Amino acid sequence: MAHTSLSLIGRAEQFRSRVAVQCGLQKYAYSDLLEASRRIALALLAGRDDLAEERIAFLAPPGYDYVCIQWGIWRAGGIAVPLCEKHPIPSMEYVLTDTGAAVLVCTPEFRSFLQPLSTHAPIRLLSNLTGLNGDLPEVNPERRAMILYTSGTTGLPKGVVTTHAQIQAQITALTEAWEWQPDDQVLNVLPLHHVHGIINMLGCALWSGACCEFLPRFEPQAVFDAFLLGEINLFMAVPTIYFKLIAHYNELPEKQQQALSACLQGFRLMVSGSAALPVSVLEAWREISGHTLLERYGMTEMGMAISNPYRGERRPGFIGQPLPGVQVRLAGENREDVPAGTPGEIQVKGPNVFREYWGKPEETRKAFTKDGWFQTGDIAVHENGSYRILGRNSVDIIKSGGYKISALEIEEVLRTHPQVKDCGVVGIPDLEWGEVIGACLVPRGATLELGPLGEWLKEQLPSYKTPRQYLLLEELPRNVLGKVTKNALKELFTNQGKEV
Ligand code: MLC
Ligand code: AMP
Repeated sequence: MAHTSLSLIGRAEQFRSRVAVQCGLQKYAYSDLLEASRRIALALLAGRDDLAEERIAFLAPPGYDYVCIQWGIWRAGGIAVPLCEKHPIPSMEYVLTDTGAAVLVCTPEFRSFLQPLSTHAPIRLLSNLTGLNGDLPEVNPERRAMILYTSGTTGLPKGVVTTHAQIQAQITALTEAWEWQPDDQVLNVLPLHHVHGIINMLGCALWSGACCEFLPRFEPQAVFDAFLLGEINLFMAVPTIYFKLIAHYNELPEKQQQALSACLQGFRLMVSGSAALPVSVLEAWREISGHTLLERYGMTEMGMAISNPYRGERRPGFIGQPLPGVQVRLAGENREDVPAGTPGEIQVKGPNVFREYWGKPEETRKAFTKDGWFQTGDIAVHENGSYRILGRNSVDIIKSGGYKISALEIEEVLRTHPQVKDCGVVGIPDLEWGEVIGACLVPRGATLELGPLGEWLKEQLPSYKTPRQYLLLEELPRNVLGKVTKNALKELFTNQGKEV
């Protein structure tokens, strides 16, 4: 048995014969995961002692291979940089360049798609990462473990760096608060380049000796079919997914509805997060499942910070109380603590908070107050012992389908299109998606065709970052200082936006 200083992997030794990962009917034990990740680690090391925080980018479908690669990178002392299969080549190229990734590991189905990136980092097929013997390094938990990309108020996404110790703190806050058990089985339908899928489900399951079951992608009937097999007892998703599950449920024949509702009653816990859960969705899901969804609040930079209780009252429209080990304050405009009932910015301190933005010391410095509080940019109020989110301090951050999206990033891409003279991008409130992206365009010259523009955008940006509504104007509304007034744009969309 190889010694490891990484608790997540060390703990797996005690669960060797248990199922760690399930994909369809295929089950993989913790022992499989330990052996495969060891082989991958040795192959990545290729005779070296330690990857010493080399960045290893990887692309694999959500499932067993993904987990083996993640653990393999960690056990070799590297930093895991997961890519997203829905991202077009320019988005992946940005991540490879920004992290200076040494290698890109992928499963065979992505090999030819990724070929254009081989000039940035050598591509290695997972199936070839095998066959060596040797020792694995001791990895200090204070070392960097992962970089996840998140959009901010400045143009391009930033790489959020977390250490092994920070990941562990993010996981243990949740396993304690939500009482994870070895016999839990969670269904994970979320992408594995964000904390919701990586920490809250995969990380918590593997820490607990439980099983993380994957579907290749979210599809409502496939989720219900998996539930009906009777083994899953935990589910976590973004509000858009609950919205879609409710819509699908309502289309089913009554007999199937009854069978599903009976099955859902048996679940231990159902969680919603990553965006505000509309009370109407909470109520409709309660009708169907008998569960009051547990809403919690988090961020790539800190994992989860605030949660409604596992036991005790879950207040609709509220996000709850700080998780174990996490300190939370609400700060006013002059950085003072605000009294209960007064809105303030959520600021967070604790072992869960990230280490830095990769290669961006100035941005990292600006993200924290002088006395070390992480400034989330989310505005909340504390009422009767519970926090309630009111909004964000920037109109340029959009949350759509649980994804955080920068309006400025989309604007920068749009401005490179020859037929776009100027543009303003905003989030338009929407019950299903939270917000949908609206782009207001000032065309250059002759008529601007929205269809081809949308197709062109999808080659530059992930589909979830592309606008769903457009508005053509002769000029953008601006204030006396010449700044585009985004709130005025939002209002224009309410009546006039064109869907594409
Ligand atoms: C997709 N579509 C959208 C859209 N995304 N329409 C409007 N707004 C959007 N954002 C449309 C597509 O164009 C397509 O339309 C149809 O929906 C299906 O596209 P898809 O790509 O197949 O979508 P789907 O798989 O259904 O995606 C929905 C989803 C996905 C909810 C599963 O958005 C998702 O996985 N979201 C979760 C993101 C996440 O993990 N966030 C956590 C970040 S961490 P057509 O017409 O072509 O059919 C974080 C911290 C924390 O936030 O607190 O957790
Ligand atoms: P991300 O940067 O993708 O990790 O998204 C983090 C952001 O999601 C937070 O800053 C919040 O704006 C938002 N968020 C997460 N959970 C909730 C919630 N329960 N209610 C409202 N917003 C949330």
